[in-house]
Amino acid sequence: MKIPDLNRRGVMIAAGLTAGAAALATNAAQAAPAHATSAPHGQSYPPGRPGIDYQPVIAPNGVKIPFTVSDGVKIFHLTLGEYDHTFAKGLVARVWGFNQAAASAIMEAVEGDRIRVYVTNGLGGPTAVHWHGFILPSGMDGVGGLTQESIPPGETWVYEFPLVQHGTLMFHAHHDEMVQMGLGLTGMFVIHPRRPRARADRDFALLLHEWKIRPGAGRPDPNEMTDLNVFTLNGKVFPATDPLVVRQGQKVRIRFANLSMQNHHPMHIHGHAWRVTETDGGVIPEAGRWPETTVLVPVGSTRTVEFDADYEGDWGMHCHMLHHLMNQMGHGAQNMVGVDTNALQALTQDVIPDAMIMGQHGMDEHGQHVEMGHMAVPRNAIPMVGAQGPRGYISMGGLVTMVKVRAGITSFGDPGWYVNPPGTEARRATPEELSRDRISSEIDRSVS
Ligand SMILES: [Cu+2]
Repeated sequence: MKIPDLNRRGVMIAAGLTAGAAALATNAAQAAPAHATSAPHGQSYPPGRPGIDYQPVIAPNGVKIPFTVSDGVKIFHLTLGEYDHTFAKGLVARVWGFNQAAASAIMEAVEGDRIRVYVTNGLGGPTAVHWHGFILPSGMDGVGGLTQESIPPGETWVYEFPLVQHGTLMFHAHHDEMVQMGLGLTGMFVIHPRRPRARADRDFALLLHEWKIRPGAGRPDPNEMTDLNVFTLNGKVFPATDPLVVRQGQKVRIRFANLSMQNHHPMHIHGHAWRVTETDGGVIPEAGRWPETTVLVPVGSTRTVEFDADYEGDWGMHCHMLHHLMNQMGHGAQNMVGVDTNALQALTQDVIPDAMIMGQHGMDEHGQHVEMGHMAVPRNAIPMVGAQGPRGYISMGGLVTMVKVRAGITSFGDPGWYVNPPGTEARRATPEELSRDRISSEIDRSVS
């Protein structure tokens, strides 16, 4: 289509007028990244108040780290230590966490706040806490041996800096990284904008993580590089993951953060499409956002999505890496699809505890059998375990939750299962329908 001359001239005039401004902006940009506020290091605003200056995020299954305010500074206290964490019924392991929250601690504050974070090292070895994505003085960056001496066991150190940006960021141990992060010393840090952009009615924060916990083992193994077997949302696997409950028509924001050992997680929503609005580098300009039903959340990154919850239902939201939907499934066993494996599981159980023999027709019954005690598995193991749903067994576990959209609700506890309106649910085809539409239901089992 031909662009009218008027418009073209308008663009040229605008370009000329902005040339001088652009030169000034370039100088400013060198001083501070585009998403930083005008607050320079050292300056702070009055502490942002929850419910007034910002709407706190909802962290399903997560642990919000509380703060107090003293002399205009927000004061947090993180204690790093070991504890027994329940991933879901049937699986407990000894992990490391911030304030007994492994891969599930959530901090939040407001752009312009000054924060002071005391860190008590309750581990047996040294540590340091890194502020991932933050613009801060180098000496506060929290890399053991590089920007500070590591914090010895038993000591309490302090970090203090102003928050000069807003965004969805993270924090994690940055010393003996593989072990300390692998055992759970990861968290999310949401910095709300001082002048709120478009508010979300429901603003969720979900931290993704992954673990190697051999069936029967009492501790995760941080040495595993590729065969991770437990995948968590704020420290839980489905069905222990609390649903995200939303009123139909509400604007929803979901902040995903990934501090997994090695995997990217493509997070997928059913029944809706979202727009990717933010990374841990800052807010994506409006024109750069695009619609998706699956957002890849790379390891070491955050992705924020926003959408309107237009459609009622129980909508699955899960990682689309198919192996991340099953817990502790042994992948070393042979592919037994098409092979009669009766009795083989019981024979191998004692000698190869984490080998789960595949079924001739697939794996879908395994979770139910494990839950009902029909299938022998080591204590403290939930291989293939999913959940009873309203219409039978849900065969997904791991990195799975539900977005439950309901019309007219005013409280946001779990509303139970959605009841599909009559005539809107998949069902067995009737003989009349098959004949009407000339569908042959005979199955050809011949092998060519
Ligand atoms: Cu995944």
